Amino acid sequence: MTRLLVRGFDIRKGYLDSVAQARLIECLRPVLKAAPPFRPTTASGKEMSVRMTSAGALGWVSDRGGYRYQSTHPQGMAWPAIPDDILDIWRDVTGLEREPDCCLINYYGEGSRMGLHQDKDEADFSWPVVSVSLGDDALFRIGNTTRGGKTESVWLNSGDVVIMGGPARLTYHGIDRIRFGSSRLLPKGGRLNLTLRVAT
Ligand code: MD3
Ligand code: FE
Repeated sequence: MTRLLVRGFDIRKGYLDSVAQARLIECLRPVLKAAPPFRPTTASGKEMSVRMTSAGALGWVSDRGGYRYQSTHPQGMAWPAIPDDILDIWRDVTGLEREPDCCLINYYGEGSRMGLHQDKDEADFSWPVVSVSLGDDALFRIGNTTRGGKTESVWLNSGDVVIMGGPARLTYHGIDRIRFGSSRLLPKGGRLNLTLRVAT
């Protein structure tokens, strides 16, 4: 496993081997069945190209009423629990006693992208965010803690884990594009990204 440090982001290339990746997909299957991914709408009414859902006490939603963490899926049901195999990754890479209360699950199909943004809907930015990439390769862009300026890009591959903590927690970041069909992990192709967060 190699480690890359880019602007305070700790990138663990190949953290999960192919067996561990396949196990994660298996434990995500019932989660995605209980909480089907949906396309959030921004406050301006545009649909995002990424499909999202969550596990844990809280999930992230966005609709005409704005974006927020809430305890239910847009269809009304509680979010499923965060599978233990996913919590184990958080425990291993952060060493924290505190557990995340949200696992946001992003699905990128062909042509999906995510514009540069900051994650600042959480109550306390001193907790890190941990990201797990599964499936197709993604071009991850890392900016600065304020809008604008030079950016750096890194390819994230299936099995990579990224830890964002300290000052990097408020860095602008986004996904420019995925290489659709570059991985065989997901039967229908695409990319799943899990982000573990302490939202409250
Ligand atoms: C840096 N997701 O869900 S993961 C997001 O690949 C998000 O789906 C991207 O940005 C994805 O908000 C990038 C890497 C990531 C996630 C959360 C962060 C980087 C972050 C929070 C703060 C700083
Ligand atoms: Fe983000």
